[in-house]
Amino acid sequence: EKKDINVLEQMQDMTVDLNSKVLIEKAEKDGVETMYKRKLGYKVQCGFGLQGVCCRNCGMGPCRISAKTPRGLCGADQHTIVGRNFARMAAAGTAAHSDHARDIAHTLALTAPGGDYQVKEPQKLVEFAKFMDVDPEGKDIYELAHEVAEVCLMEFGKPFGVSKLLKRAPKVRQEIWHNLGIEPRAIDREIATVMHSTHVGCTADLDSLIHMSLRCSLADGWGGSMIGTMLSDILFGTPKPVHTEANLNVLAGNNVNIILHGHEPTLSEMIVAASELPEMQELAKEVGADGITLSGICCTGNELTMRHGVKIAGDFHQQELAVITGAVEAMIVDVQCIFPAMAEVSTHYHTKFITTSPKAKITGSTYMEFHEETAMEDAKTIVREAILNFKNRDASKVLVPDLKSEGMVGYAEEAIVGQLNNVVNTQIDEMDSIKPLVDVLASGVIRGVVGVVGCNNAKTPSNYNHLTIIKELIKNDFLVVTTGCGASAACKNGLMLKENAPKYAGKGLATVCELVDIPPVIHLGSCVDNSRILNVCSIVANACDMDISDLPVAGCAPEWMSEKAIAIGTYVVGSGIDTFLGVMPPVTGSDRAVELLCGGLKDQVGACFYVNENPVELAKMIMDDIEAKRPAFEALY
Ligand code: MSK
Repeated sequence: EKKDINVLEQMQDMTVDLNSKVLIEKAEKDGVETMYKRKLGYKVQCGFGLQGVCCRNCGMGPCRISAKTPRGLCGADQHTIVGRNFARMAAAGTAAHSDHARDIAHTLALTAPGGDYQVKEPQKLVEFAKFMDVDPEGKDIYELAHEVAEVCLMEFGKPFGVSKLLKRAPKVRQEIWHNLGIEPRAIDREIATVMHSTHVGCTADLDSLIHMSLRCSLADGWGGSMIGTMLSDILFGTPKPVHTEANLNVLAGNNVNIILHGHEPTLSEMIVAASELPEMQELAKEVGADGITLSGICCTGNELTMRHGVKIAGDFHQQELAVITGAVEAMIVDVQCIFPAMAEVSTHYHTKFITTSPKAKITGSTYMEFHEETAMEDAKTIVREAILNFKNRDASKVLVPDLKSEGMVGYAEEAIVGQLNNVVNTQIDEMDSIKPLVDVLASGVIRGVVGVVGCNNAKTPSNYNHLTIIKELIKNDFLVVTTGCGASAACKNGLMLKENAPKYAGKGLATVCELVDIPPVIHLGSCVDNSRILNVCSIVANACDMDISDLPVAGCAPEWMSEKAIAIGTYVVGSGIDTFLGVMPPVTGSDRAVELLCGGLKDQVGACFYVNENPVELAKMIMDDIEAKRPAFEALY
C-alpha cells in the first residue's frame, strides 16, 4: 500500500494543476492508465534520442553516434545526424500548420451566400485580396473569396518566386533572408526540400541543414500559419475580447458535455452552430439533460474560446483527465495533439471518442468523417450522437473537480492595438494607431513584450514552467502575450483577468492594464496564431523604421514538445526574435549544432535560441536580454 501511495504522489507531482491531481487519483482508483503513469515507466529515456544522434534515415541503420562509433555506416557524423533530425522536425511542424491552413483555404473556396460557410469579414477579405495582388474591383464578395482561396492555395505549390506574404516583414528583414538565401518559396517545396536533402546521401553539412530548417520554418510562420490565421478570421470572424472560464470544472453537472479537441476551426465552428439549433436543444431535454455544454482542449479550444467564449476544459496534458471525470458524452477531435490513448481511456467510461479526419484516424475510436461540403449535416449527426450518449452516463463514475477560473480571451492584432487606443477593431496599418503601444514600450512603463507559447511537456511538471515564467515576467512589468496550451495554463490560473493585475503585475503594467482595460496576460489564440505575433512585431518595426530584432520583445516556449513548436521557435528566431526554451531540443549530441542554434545564428539573423530548464533563471535571462536591447530601442525611437 505504501508503494501505491508513493506512485500516486509521484504522478501528482508531475503537475501543478490541482484539478489534475484529483483526477490522477481517480484514474488510479478506476484502474485507468494515464500519461502520468506511463511516464513513470520511462525513468530513463533513450540517451541517443535525447541527444539527437540516432539516425534511421536509411535501411542500413539505425546508427547511433558514440565514442566507439563516431560515424554512421555511411560516414555521417554527429553534426550531420543532429542537423538532419532537427530539420525533419521543423519540416513536420511546418507540414502540420500549413496543411491546416490548406484546409482553411479549401473551405474559403466553398463559401457561398446562405451556405454553411460564409464570409464573415468582407472588409478584411478585400484588404487581404489587395495584399495578395488580387484586384477586388467590381467583384462579388464570394467571387473574390474564391479567387483569394486559389491564390493562397498556389502559395503551397507555385513553381516560381518566394512567398507573397514575406512583404509583410520589414524591408531590412527581407534583405537578411534574401542575402542568406533563406527566403521561403512555395510551402510544400520547402518541406519537400528538407525531406529530400535529409535522405541518405544528400546534405551532410550542419550550416546548410540549419539554413534549410530556417527556410522551411519561415514558410510556416510567414506562409502557412499566416494564411491559416488570416483566412480563419475572414471565414469565422476576427476575434474580439470575450469572457470565458477555464479548467475541468467547466464541465456541467446535468448538461450534455461535448469537448472539442485538436486544431482546425472548420468542424468545431459547425458543432457550435449545430449545438445551438432548437432541435438539438430539444433533443438534449428529451434525454433528460438541462442543455448542452461545449468546451475545448488544445487549439480547437483556443479557436472557439477566441471567437465564441466557449469554455476551456483544459490543455494537452488534461485530455485523458477530462474523460476520467466520467462526465463527458463526447470528445470530438480533428487533427494534431490527440493522444492515441484516448481510445483506451474512453472504454472505461461512457464517453464516445469521435475522430473525424482521414488525417487522424485512431484505432478504437468512433470514426465519423467530416466533410466541409456537407458540414452542417455532418455536425448535426455528430452532436446527435453525443446527446444520445447522455443516457449512458454512470453517476457513480462522475467526479468533476472543483476548480475553474475566469478570464478575458480573444485579442487579435486589432484588439490589442485598438484597446490601447480604446477602440476595438481599429485599422492597424498607420503609425497613429500603434503609437500608444510604442509609447508605453519606449517610455519603459512596460519593459517589453514576451510571447510565452506552446505545449505541456512531461519533462516538466505540467504548467509549472509556464506559470513560473509568466508570473516572473508580469511582476517585472513585461507584458505577456500567449497562445496554445500556454494560454490555457494562464487562463486556468486567473492571469487573464484585469482584476488580478494588481495582484500579479508590477506597478507599470498594472497601471496600463487598468487604464486601457487589458489583462496582464493576453490570449492571442491557437498555435497558428503565433503569426499574429509576427504581424504585430512587423507593424511596430515598420512604423518605427526598425528591424524586428531591434524591438524589446522575446519568444519563450517553456514546455514545448511538438515538432510544430520546433518550427515555430525556428521561424521566430529567423524573424529576429530571441527565443527561450525551457526544455532542451534533441541537439546536444553536436556541440556545433548547440553553438550555432544558441549563438552563431545571432550574427546571421539577429537572434538565436537560449535554453535553461530552470524557469526562474530562464525568466531572468529573458528580462536581461530585453533590457539589453532597450537603450538602442529608446534611442532609435
Ligand atoms: S495544442 S502543439 S500541445 S500548444 Fe496547439 Fe498545445 Fe502544443 Fe498541441
